[in-house]
Amino acid sequence: MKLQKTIPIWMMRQAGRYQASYQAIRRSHTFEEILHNPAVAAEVTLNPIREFGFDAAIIFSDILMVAEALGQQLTYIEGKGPLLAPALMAEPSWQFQPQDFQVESLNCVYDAIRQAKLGLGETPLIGFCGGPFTVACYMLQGHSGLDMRKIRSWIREFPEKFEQLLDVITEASILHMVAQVKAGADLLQLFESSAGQMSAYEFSLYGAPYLKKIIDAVRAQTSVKIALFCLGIGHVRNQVLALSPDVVGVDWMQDIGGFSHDLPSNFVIQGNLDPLDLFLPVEKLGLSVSRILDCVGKRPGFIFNLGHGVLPGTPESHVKAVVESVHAYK
Ligand code: 1CP
Repeated sequence: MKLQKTIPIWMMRQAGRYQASYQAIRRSHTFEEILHNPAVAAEVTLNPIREFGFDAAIIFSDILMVAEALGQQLTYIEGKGPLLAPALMAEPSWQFQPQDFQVESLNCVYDAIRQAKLGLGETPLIGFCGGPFTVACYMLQGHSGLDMRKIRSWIREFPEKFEQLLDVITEASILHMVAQVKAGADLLQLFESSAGQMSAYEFSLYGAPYLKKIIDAVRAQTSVKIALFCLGIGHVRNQVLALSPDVVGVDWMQDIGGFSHDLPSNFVIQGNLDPLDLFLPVEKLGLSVSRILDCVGKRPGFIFNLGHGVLPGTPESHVKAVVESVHAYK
C-alpha cells in the first residue's frame, strides 16, 4: 500500500454519472451490463483514479447485487433508478434461506476486482456491501425513493419475517465481503444509507446487531480494515462506535469537528464534504474544504471524503479541484 505523505481522498460514488467517460460507456452498455461485465466494470473503476488522482478506488458494483443474487431481478430504469422484482412487500408468500445465496453467483464482482487490481498498482481497492437494513428496504419496496413510513409500518406488522430477511442478507453479505478480499480488495466499506431513517431504538434492533455480525465475521476471516458509513449517523453514533469499525464515515449533516473531539483516536474518521458543495463556485468550495481540514486535517489517519455520494451533474473540474486542495494541505 502507498505510503501516504498527504491526506488521502476518495469520494463515495466516484465512478458514475457525473463523469463524461462513464456517460460514454453508458451509451454502449446498460447499467446491468456493466455490473456483469468484469472488464468494463474494472475500466469504470479505474477511470476516476486516472482522471482525478484519488488515493483509493472502489469497485464498480452495487449494494443491490446481493438482492439479485438472492433471486430478485435487478433492472435499471433510466430516469427512475434501480428496480428489484418482485418487490417483497407485494409478495406475502416469499421465503428466503441462507442457502439461497451462492457466492459464485457474484463471480462477476470478484473477476472485476481481479482485473481492476491489475491496473491499480499501489492504489488500494475498496470492496463493499450494503448494510442489511438498507438492502432489505430496497428488497421490500422494490425500487428507489424509499417510502419509509410504509416500510416501517410493514416491519411493525411482520417483525419476525423482517428479521429472517435481515439474517439472510447478513449471511450473504459476509460471504460476499470475504470473497471480495480473497479476490484482492484491500479495504471494505459497509453502506448503511438508510440508518437515518430509523429511530435509535430501531437501529438497535435492525441496524447494529446485523452490522456487528458482518464486522465480526469478516474480521475473523480476513485482516483488512473495515469502514462503516451510516447516512444520518448523528443519533446512533454511540451504537456505531460500539461496533468498532476501523473507519467511521461521517455524513454531510454532522459537525465533523465535534465528532473528532468526541471520538477516541483509535477510530479513523472519513468525511464529510456536502456533495452539494461541489456545485459551488470553486472559491466557495475551497472554503468548505478548508473548514473540514481545519477541524480534522491533523487527526491521525483522517481520510477526506464526501458526506454522501457524488451527485449526477457535479462539475468534474470541481472534483479535481477538491483532490488538489486536499493533497496540497500541510
Ligand atoms: O448508470 C447509471 O445511471 C446507474 C447509476 C448507479 C451507479 C453509478 C447506480 C444505480 N449504482 C451505481 C454504482 C454504485 N452504487 C457504486 C459504485 C460506484 C462508486 O461508488 O464509485 C456504489 C458504491 C453504489 C452503492 C449504492 N447503491 C448505495 C449506497 C451508497 C449511497 O449512495 O447511499 C445505494 C443506496 C445504492 C442503490 C442504488 N443503485 C443505483 C442508484 C441510483 C441507487 C440509489 C437509489 C436511491 O437513491 O434510492
